[in-house]
Amino acid sequence: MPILLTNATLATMTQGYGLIEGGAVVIDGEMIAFAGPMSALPTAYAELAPQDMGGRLITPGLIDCHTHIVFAGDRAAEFELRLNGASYEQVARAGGGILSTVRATRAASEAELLAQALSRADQIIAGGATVIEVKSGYGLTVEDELKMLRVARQIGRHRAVRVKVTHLAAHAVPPEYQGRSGAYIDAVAIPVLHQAAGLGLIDAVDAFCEGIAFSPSEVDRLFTQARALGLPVKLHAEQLSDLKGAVLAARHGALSVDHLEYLGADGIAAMAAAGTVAVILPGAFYTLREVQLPPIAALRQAGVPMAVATDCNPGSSPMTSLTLAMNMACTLFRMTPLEALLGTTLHAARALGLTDCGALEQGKRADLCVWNARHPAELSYRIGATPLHARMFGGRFDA
Ligand code: DI6
Ligand code: FE
Repeated sequence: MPILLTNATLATMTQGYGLIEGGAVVIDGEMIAFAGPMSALPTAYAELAPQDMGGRLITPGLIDCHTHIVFAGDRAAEFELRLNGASYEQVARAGGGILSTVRATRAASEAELLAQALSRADQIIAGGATVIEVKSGYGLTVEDELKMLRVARQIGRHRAVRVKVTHLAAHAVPPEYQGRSGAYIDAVAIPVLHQAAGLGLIDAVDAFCEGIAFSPSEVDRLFTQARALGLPVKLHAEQLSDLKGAVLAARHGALSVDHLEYLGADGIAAMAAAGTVAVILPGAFYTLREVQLPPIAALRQAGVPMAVATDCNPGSSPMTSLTLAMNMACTLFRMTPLEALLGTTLHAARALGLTDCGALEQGKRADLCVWNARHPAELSYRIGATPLHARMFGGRFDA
């Protein structure tokens, strides 16, 4: 039997907010059969027993299009060391930094990694997410990257959430390849790509293009192989400096380029021409106490679609709340609440190459959130709140 939700304000996200007061939604199986004003409800559904939403706001299910939730351990001790005055070098000598996460992730069993990833996924889901993207990148050996990718794939089998898995073996240069990042691409990143693609473990390929990670020409080699396998690409670029990663990614028809604090006019033009989404990650900006703002006004003016994500990771963004990311995007970056919500719905779907979600529309998946809110601006306005009343995934409300 189809489900009929009534007495709701709908933010359909089809044209701007696409607000509909006195709205109704009909869910048939896993799909939305109708979303519109109650007065336009097709007569075929008029006999259904209505579930009264009490005037609450309904939005599409939120989409976290950039996370690193598969990792072992945490970096809380390092956080405390630094706030007690330790320098970066002292932290590194005490075993801190990204390589401490690599060591812990290599040492962890698949079951341990899955348990930790599920607890982070649960927090993101509790904030209203129905799709989560998950990257590898803390294994940095062929076996440990494949282990991370298998764990990422399993998340969606254990929880009511859709997971898109991204190969990010080119995330950091491990100690055994220090000063030989090109050799790492050939010996680890590319072999993982071929094996993971053959096993159906990955949906996209990402890399960290930065002075402390991989050069544009190394990323270019990896992306050329990814595209030959029919996999879309996305890139961590222009986070700490402008290496023209966005231009490179756009040349490969990237789904998204992410971070972008140091993005220049050439990168913006290339992304606009390629239809590439700009994924804005205020959690990393905040944690690193960055001062260079991403060029939001120029992206807006160029018509580049913007998404917003948690970037959940143990180092630069230990954050599991999408509504907090939206709040930060507004307050730190002057994105509007409409842009922030588009950034976690329609534009986040696009950053993942998904066309069947991100809006309340007939024919889309019935992934939606019912909020203790009257207007969608409230989702960005509150700081660190989780105003979720109910979440529906594939036509079923959570128990
Ligand atoms: N940029 C980041 O901010 C994270 N990865 C990346 O490419 C940092 C990851 C970490 O510190 O664990
Ligand atoms: Fe990231």
